[in-house]
Amino acid sequence: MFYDHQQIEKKWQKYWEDNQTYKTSNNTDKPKFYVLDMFPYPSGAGLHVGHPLGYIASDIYARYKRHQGFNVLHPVGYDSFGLPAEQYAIQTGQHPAVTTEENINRYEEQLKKIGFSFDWSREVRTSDASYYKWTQWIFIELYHSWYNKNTDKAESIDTLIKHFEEKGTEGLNANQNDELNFTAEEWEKASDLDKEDILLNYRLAYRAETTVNWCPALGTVLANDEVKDGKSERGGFPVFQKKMMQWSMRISAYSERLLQGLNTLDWPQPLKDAQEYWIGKSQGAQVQFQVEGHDEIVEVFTTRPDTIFGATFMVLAPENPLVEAITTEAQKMEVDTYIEETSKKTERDRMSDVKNVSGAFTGSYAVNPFSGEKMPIYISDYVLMGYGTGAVMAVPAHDERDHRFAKKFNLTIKKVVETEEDVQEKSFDSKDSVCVNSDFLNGLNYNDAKSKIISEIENRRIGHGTTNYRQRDAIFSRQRYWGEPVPVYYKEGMPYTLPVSALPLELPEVEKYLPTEDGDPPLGNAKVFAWDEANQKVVSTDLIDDKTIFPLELSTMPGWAGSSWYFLRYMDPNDQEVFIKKELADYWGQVDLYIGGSEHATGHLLYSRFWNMFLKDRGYITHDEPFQKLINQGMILGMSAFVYRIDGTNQYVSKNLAGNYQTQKIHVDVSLLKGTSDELDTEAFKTWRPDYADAEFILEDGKYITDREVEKMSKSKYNVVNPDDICEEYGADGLRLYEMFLGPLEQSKPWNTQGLSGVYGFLKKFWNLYFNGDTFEVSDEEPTKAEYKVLHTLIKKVVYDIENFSFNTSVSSFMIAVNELQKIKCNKRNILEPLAVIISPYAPHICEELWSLLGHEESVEFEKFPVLNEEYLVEDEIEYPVSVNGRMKFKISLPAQLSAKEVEDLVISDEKMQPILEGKTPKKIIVVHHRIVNIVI
Ligand code: ANZ
Repeated sequence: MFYDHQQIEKKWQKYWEDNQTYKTSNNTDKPKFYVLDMFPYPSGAGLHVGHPLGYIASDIYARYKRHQGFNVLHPVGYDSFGLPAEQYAIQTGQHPAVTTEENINRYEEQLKKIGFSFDWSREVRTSDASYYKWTQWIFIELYHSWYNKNTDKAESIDTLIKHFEEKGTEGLNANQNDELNFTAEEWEKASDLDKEDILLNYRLAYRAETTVNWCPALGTVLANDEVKDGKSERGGFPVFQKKMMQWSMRISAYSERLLQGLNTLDWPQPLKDAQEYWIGKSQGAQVQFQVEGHDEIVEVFTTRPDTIFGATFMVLAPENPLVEAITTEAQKMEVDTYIEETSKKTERDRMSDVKNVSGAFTGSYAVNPFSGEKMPIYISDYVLMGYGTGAVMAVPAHDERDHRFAKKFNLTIKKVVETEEDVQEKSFDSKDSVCVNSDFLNGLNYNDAKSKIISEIENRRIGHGTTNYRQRDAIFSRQRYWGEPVPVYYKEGMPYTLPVSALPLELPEVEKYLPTEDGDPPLGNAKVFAWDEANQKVVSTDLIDDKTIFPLELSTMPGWAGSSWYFLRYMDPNDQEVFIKKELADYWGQVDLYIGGSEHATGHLLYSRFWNMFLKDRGYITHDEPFQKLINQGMILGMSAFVYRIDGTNQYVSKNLAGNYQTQKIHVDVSLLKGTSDELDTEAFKTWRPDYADAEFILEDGKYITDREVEKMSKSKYNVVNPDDICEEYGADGLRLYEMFLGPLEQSKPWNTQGLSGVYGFLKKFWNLYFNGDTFEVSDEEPTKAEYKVLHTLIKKVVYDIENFSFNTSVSSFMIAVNELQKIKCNKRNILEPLAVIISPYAPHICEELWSLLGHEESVEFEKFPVLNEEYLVEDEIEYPVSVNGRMKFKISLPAQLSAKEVEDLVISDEKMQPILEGKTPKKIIVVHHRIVNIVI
């Protein structure tokens, strides 16, 4: 019978929805399995075929786990705050909530067409007040927590206050902004405002003045990973360095745990490496250098204290506050000019521009405490203020940048370590170097020299051994509209959190989505956005009197706030009382499989690990690590199409003739090609854009052939393929199988529509196994051994493949199995029933239909996955060809378990052998196990 994919798919999608087939219960009798996709940002462009790749893989896995008896959590939601909706609002006045809703509806429609087994009832949207209420709650929890290094976890701020009350700062080991020292009495006497100020120094969510990447065009601060080459990643606008009061999150308190945790995770190595690099642990020393003729001390951080005898000058970051104090009158002009110049550069530029060293002399000198030599003090922008101490001891013989600097400014270069590779190397653990040119360290290797010099530095009380992390605290405010309001109001300049009972603090309506005339963020335009402390509610901004009515925070949270905990909310999405019930957090535990793009390596995946660790510390959840296994799916690339326009004309020349002309290569939309060929539909091209209406064509063999090239799939390259079109023509099952068939999940691969018909052909063949002409027909006869063998070979392969996330190879084995069954004309129920179950995770619609035709009333989804019986794979009879003097004479079937000697004896004594031997004894008999018998006579 005709395989009508459209009718079948519609029918089953409706069935699943009506019957809530994929709704997950919190039934804790079954073992759980949590399969998660990185949730999408619903962009206006909709999905292209690259987006579902990871979702298809995770869906197959989720379905497979259901067949194995697991209670599978496989949810979906939307990361729905974000810049594009807001930019659109600025341009059109359309409220971002409206655009977002439209986009979500479109996504939902597209996703539903692909037949994912999502539990839609658990859908979350980060921009819904019912969701961000809890994002705000987590913020408040962070605000009221500090990091106790003694217990190595976050604790309630109350334990810190208690410590202050009892001992002041004595014995305190906290992660903090500034090192403070006071006694219990001093704490006692401090005013409430001063106490708040002190606490702000320790809170995990805190406010501080920071240098930020300010993007005026987007009107917001960007995170380091949102800036590429001094431009915003989104939009490519210039980014400047600016000092601003900002909310920050103390992720640096978790650096070591974030690093160590990686060892427990089953993640791709490049991803772990990226996080390790980002966290950037360096072990070394902090050392003080006295400035000659000044009280000032320059403190440096170095990973190579063993090279201190070779430190011949010092370099400070231009922003280092010491610069002003130590710059001499004579050098002031030069130093000021230099500072002015470098302030325009972003930190990224400063780090990446290693070739052009620049700097200025302060006029002051320090003294090397070990060599006793005088060291001129320079400033240069290769030293960053935000890392270490913002100052370095320069060792030009062993550090590349110091070397360039010394060459440029003609400074002393003194070698103190033997082995040249050192010049390049700055890492702390790979040394086979030996110290030279200093009596104190002479002959010592790297490790011994390092420990010896650090003890000496500590003995002399001029420094100490230390560990530094490159990772900084994460800036948490955005001067934008479309984000979560920060639940904070200001009284006497000090922030106070809103009571939890007042949450959610809803995003107010504004007339304009741009900053105010005073330069306040867009929330400054809101008419009703002030906090009435007495009545605990949001009131009109006009009423602010700073006595009982106070201003609310005007910046919003960054994009990563909502996405740092959504995987937890899915466990208990509709709870109004708590962000997640503890018993559900316990039951669902970690995400067992997380699939998503590699672009989130250092953003989302660090922030969510951080929040998860924090929530664990505070006793709300049970695991330190949120995502046990993670896979990065590769990208699906587009096959762009190009036409060649003859320069200065509106004439277009077909690909193979283009070499004869001066041409320009122009992208054309792939939808303008004829069918799945490379031929351009010239009429469609003419109507594509007004410029092309009068286009003329130079054809080859009567056709216009476009040039094709593989590129990233993107709207701007006109190479986007819409999954809706594929579903229409080949079915969702065709799309699902084809995306998997394209190649290994982790690899990038080009989309090639031509291959789809092969997969579609397979589906038709599979369908036809269950039909005799137009009638559905399966036989209840017991299958033959050969039929069972095909089935069990498939089970073995598919189980292995799914468990190893090798989805492409299972698709090939489906094809092989169906071909073989077709060849042997198998229509036995005992083969075709399990076959439908095995293929169902990949092609659920067709399998549901066949399953119901087989007489089942329930969905195939919860059917037990067929179990391998190895016995069917054992070969019991082997048919040996017998070759005599190199010629095949006859074939003989023998039991497979026979030894070579037994085979030999049976062959020789076989009656077909007698006329060949003619009474002679064979000179040689070779039995190739299970293959062939060779006889020489
Ligand atoms: C002397 C030295 C000798 C260094 C040598 C390196 C090689 P990582 O591994 O990234 O932690 N440094 C310290 N603070 C800096 C800052 N704020 N801006 C720029 N560079 C800074 O690198 C630490 C090394 O980078 C430190 O060790 C310091 O140079 C430099 F053969 O000190 B080293």
